[in-house]
Amino acid sequence: MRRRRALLGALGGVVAVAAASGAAAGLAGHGSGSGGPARLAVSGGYIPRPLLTDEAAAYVTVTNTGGTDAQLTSVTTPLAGHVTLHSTTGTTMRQVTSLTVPAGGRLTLGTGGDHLMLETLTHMPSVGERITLRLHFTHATPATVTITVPVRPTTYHPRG
Ligand SMILES: [Cu+2]
Repeated sequence: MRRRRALLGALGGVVAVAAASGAAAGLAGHGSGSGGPARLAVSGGYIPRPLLTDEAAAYVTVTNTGGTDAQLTSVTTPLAGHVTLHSTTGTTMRQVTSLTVPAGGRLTLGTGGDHLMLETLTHMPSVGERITLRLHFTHATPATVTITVPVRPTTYHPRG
């Protein structure tokens, strides 16, 4: 009996936390959250030169100095017919509809982790070429960020 009561108490706590965070997200979505809207900056982007012209990975880091989580929902680029968002867990990657940029944190895309997949390339990019990426976010200011990123050698890994 005592054990059951303890379990119910724990569950009650979980429900309360979920309800509280849901309310906070709702308020923030209307611009009145205590932490303010998501404020985004994109840096450190690059595209390893692909081996074939059907697809290439692209990596960026998105920093959120605001008080609300933002979601990266789509990306467009002159280099590709379309771009998909991929999330990696262990050695398994899957396509997702959005990637979260946490409030006060960052979304770091990188080799072996989450990434952008540029599909149906319009041409084979050369090392040193600069490629424009247009990233679209929800719950964020700005809602669209346009950056140009360099094409790096196929085996490139950033330091740090
Ligand atoms: Cu992938």
